[in-house]
Formats: sequence, structure tokens, C-alpha cells
Amino acid sequence: MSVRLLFRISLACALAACSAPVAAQAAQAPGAPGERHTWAPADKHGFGTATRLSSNVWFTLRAAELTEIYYPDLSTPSFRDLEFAVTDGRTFLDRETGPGVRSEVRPQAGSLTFRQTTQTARWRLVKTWVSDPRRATVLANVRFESLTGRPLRVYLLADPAPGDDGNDDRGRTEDSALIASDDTAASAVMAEPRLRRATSGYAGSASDPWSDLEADSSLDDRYTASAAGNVVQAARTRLTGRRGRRQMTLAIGFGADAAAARRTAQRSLFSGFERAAGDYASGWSRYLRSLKAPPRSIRGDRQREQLYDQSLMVLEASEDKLNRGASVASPSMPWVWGTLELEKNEFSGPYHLVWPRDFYHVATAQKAAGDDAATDRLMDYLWRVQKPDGSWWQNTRVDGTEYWTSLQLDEVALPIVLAWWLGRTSAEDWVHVRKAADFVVTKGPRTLQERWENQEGFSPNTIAAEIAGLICAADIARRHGDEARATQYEAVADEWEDKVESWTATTNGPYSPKPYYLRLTKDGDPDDGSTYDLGDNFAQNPTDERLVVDQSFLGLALFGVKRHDDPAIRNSLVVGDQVLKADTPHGPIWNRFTFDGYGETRSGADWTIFPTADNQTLGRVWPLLSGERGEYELLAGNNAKPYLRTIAKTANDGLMLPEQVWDGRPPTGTRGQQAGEGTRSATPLAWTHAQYIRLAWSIDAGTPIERPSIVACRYTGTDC
Ligand SMILES: [Ca+2]
Ligand SMILES: [Ca+2]
Ligand SMILES: [Ca+2]
Ligand SMILES: [Ca+2]
Repeated sequence: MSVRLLFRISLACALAACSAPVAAQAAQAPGAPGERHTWAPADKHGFGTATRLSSNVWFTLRAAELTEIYYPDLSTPSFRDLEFAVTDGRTFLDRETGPGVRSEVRPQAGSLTFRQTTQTARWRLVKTWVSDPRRATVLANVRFESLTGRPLRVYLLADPAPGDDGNDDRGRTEDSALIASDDTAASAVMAEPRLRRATSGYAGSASDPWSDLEADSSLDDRYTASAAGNVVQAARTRLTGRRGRRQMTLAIGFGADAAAARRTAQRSLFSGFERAAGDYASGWSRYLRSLKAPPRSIRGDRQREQLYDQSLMVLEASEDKLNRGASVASPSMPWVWGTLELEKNEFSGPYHLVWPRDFYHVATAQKAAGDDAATDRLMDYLWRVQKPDGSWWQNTRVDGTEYWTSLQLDEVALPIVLAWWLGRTSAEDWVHVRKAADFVVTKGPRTLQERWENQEGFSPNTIAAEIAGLICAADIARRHGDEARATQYEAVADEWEDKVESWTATTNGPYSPKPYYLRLTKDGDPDDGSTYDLGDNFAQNPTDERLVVDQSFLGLALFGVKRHDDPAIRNSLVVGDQVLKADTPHGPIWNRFTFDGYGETRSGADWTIFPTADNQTLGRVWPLLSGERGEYELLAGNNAKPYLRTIAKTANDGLMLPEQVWDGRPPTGTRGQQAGEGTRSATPLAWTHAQYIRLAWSIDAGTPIERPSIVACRYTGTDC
């Protein structure tokens, strides 16, 4: 064949698109490496995994599509997203995440099974998502109907990203399976009935199958992506929406290499959706039955009852299967954490990481619900990853590798409080407690970061946790005959309790003539007008520390360090309600602190750190803070049920609870962004789910169940 003839054939292919390659080997896709890979937004409507440890795969759903799948552990996303496109070949081409498509996610009661429906006037797609309890496969039963009676074409669009790096993958078709792989992991997308016209290309390039489809509503290219890049894949399904062509099983299998991934998907297809879905659901129902009956406070309201079970399942699903006890903050990567613009990493980080502070909330909730085994695993994990100096990293990957390396002293004190509260006071536990308490004595009370993770100083919340940690440690020390340490811990705690108000509550601030607590002070003097830069693109820096308040001082009451009716606490509540509270349609929800900038801009753009303050980002309101307030109201003898209802109402249709909800400021009120509904912040956030569970149990008990009685007895004369 002459060079000229070859050229003419390949030109013809480029223009008309070759549908059937002459040779078995498909042509190399042009356009490597394609657009830079990013992860999907964090507002998940579903999160699922099987209860069995042998199925180390976790899936997430957004409103209309499948998003990240984590494999082989919960710190490693390995798949970006998958959706369908529907066309009649001539007059329209819809994609599930595109305009004009309505979507709904319905969780199935009693298991993390989700039914996701997308539709227009012309068609309806219903996907039921589970994973295969026997292996690392995500499975969907896909049902497609043409609502006009006309046969339609349904294409599958997949964006794999094996191994937590979406820029180094290769893609190809093997016997109707879409394979993607790098040197650490592989995925295989398969279906029954089998896919056809499968192709792999590079995102945003000439070989991106979406551009092929978009051009003429027909998928024509059949490429192999054998150079490393951001691989995207597509295939045509056999679905038409007419009788006999309405049902398909989809399998996305994972493995260390292409052969393993394909074998895994094949085996799942062979044993079928029904069996996997049944085993999956019965695993979850066994889990729920192993726990205590739900608290009275949620009974009688179907949504709150279902959210209670869902919250427990989300917490259980958030524990890694390869690194037992490692419970991640959220299976999501909000804003620039997912677009990888801030840290300039190839690999993703927040929030699929482990924070000891979030652990405290998750473990207390799981214990309250009766999951003693999980609580012990979490405690064991904390001991395992404790640093030799007695402290903890700010956060770690599930395998214990440090990620953010700052020092937050509440994260050193809370494991001690948790150990005491759980009754983990053996000689072995004491070794860990002692190292942590000695560290707090040496380094406290001032912290390099408080719980909002971006300011240094004297924080009433951190100091409350430190005092509680030391008093709990003193009790454990005494049980092990270390009277010297017990006395020392108590003396330090008493001194800090005595001084915390003078360090952190101002007497001459602008919000009240009476003392009120500040978010923090830089120097232990709350009255001297010292200033600091707030960060998060805040324009009016530096800011007088007396202007910045925060409801986190509630920790003083919740850890038992101060009485609920302490005058400075009561006055600070009044100030906080004036400055931080948003009245949403779901009830009152609070900002973390004055001028918080950790959230979307007024135009709804992602949070990031901008080079100038022209793009002010706005932290929205946090439902978990309504939970803390509810716990405080119980101490004050008030009804906390309204706060429980408020948290419950911030759940989305998949019963996932967010970190933040729209607060009334722009873009609140625009489509899909109603006041009180979740932003694109981390969702589901384990802490919010834990707070919901714990408040429900606290309402039943009439008091915050996690408050360490030994601390409350010493400083408030209650719980003795
Ligand atoms: Ca990769
Ligand atoms: Ca085409
Ligand atoms: Ca990709
Ligand atoms: Ca000061």
C-alpha cells in the first residue's frame, strides 16, 4: 500500500470516522494526554459499600450520576464519574448531567442501596446502585424506558482514574470491556447485555468520545489510548427503551492490573445483580440489627428515623477495610481540593483523610448507638498512629501516613477524653494516654491551630478540650499508681480553668459591655486590641481580635469545664446569636466564626485561596453547630428537639448530611441553591452525621451523653 493511499484512508477515517477497523487493533487516540484531570464536586447524594471486608470498593453518587469510586482503600479514589447520554440520533442528545434532565436519588430503607432516576419528557433511566459483597465491583441495575415509544440510543460515558492519579492512565477495549490502567490499579467497565462500539480517548481532545457524540449524535471513533494521559471512555449500550431492550446490568470492577479488574467485573456479571444486591442489603440489615434500637427522640417521623439508620451506615461505611479503624472525614474532595489547584499535587487529599477530632465525634456516636466493636477499632487506630512524642498529625491517610502536618492541641487532648469515656484505661492504654497528656502539659494551652484549622493562639475550645483531657488523664494515672502525674495534670488543668476566661473573653469588645468569649486571642490578652489576618480572602485585614466571635466556647460547657449558666457563657451566646446565626427555613444554623471565608463566593464559585481579596469567599452555616447548640440547651434544661429537626432537614434526597448549607447570602435562592440546603461542601460529612446521632441519644438521656462526668463534677459540681 502506498504512503499516499494510507494517508487517504486515515484522512477518510478522520473525516467520516472509521466505524469498523480492518485490523483487530484500534488506532491510537489522538490528543494525549488530554485535559488535566480533576475530581467531581463534593455534594454527594449517595455513598455506599458492602459491609464485607473482601469488597474494598466504595461508590459515591451526585444528583444525576455516579461519581468517585474509591479503591483499594478510602484514601484512594480510582474512578471519577460515569453517566449516560440518550439520543434519537437526529433531533436531540441529552446527557444525564446536562441541562433539561431532572434527577432524583432515593435511598432504599435499611441499606446503602440507592435508586437514582434521571428523566426528560422523552425518556427515563432508573439505576439501582450497590456493590458486590464478594469482590471489588460496583454494580447497577439499569432500566431505561422510551416515553415516546420511539427507539432511542443510550451511550455510556466513563471517566476512569485508577490509582488516585487521573493523568497517567491508559485505556483500551478488551472483548467489549472498557479497561483503564496505570502501574498501580485498573478498572473494567462491562455490561450485560454486552457493550458495543467501545472507545478510549483523552479528555477534552479530538479523541474525547463526547465530542464525537456531540458532533452528530453518533459514536463513531474506536480508539485505543495507549499513551499515558487523562483517559475517558464510551460505548453504546443495547438499550433502546422498547420492550426487550429496557434492562442492563452494569459492572465496574477493580484490580491491581487490567486482567484482575476484568476478571472481577466478569465474575460479578456472571453471578448477577439480584444476588449481589440481596447480599448487600442483608449485610446492612444485619449490621443495623446488631445495634441498639433507635432512640425515642427520632421515632414517629419517617425521615428522621431513616436518617438515623442512614447516618449509622454512613459512619460504618467511612471506616477503611484495609486499615481497620481508620475512619475518614468525608468521601469527597470539595472545591479546589478536588480540582487539585491549591496544593499542586497529582494525588488528592482532603477530605478522604483521618482527623483525630472528627474521630472523637464519630466514636462517641457509634458507641451511643451500640457499635462497641467499631469504637474499639477506632481507639486502637489512634494508638497505632500516635507519634512518638505523644501527639497526632493534623490528619493522615488511612494507612497512617501524615498529610497535613500542623499541630492542633485539641486533637492531642480528645483521644484522652475518648479513652476515658470508653473505659479504655488498661495499662497499655495508659502508656498512650500518658504520652499525650505529658505533651499537652508541655505544649499547651496555646495551640498552633484551633479546630477551624487556620489560626494560632489561645482558643477557648482547644483549652476546654485540653482541660478535659488532663482531668481524664489524671484519673487514669491514679488507677495506675502514678500519683505524681495525676497531681500535676490536675494542677495544670485547674490553672487553665481558672485563667481561660481572662485569656479569651473580652471585657471591652464592641458587641457587648459584658464579657464575651472570642474565637481566640493571639497573646492571652483579649482586651488589648491586638489584630491578626483572617485568611480565606478576607479583605479587611488585619482584624481586631475582639470582632471575631465563635460558638466554639460552648466546648467549655460541653466538656464540663464551666457551668452552662456561667455569666460569660450566657452573654457569649447572646452575642453569637446576633453575629453568627442564620435563620434558615429549616431553623437556626450558625457560622463557624465572624467573617469566615471558607465556602463559595457570592457568584457560587468554588472556594480557593485567591491572590488578592477581590474574590471574597464566604463560609456558610454548619448544621453540626445546631447540634452542639442543642446539646448545650439540654444542659440548660431546654428542649433540644428543634435542633435535631433542623439538622435532619438539611439532609438531601439521598439522606446525606453536608458540612455547610446556603445561608441566605448570594447565590442563595438561585436554582438548586435554596437556603438551608447543602452547598458543594463535603457531603456526607461524618461529623454532621455523628452529631445527629449523638444529639438524638442526648435528648433521650436529657443531657449530652459524651460529657465526661469526672470533669463536670470537678468544675461544675454536677454528674458527681
Ligand atoms: Ca492513574
Ligand atoms: Ca460522531
Ligand atoms: Ca480520566
Ligand atoms: Ca490580644
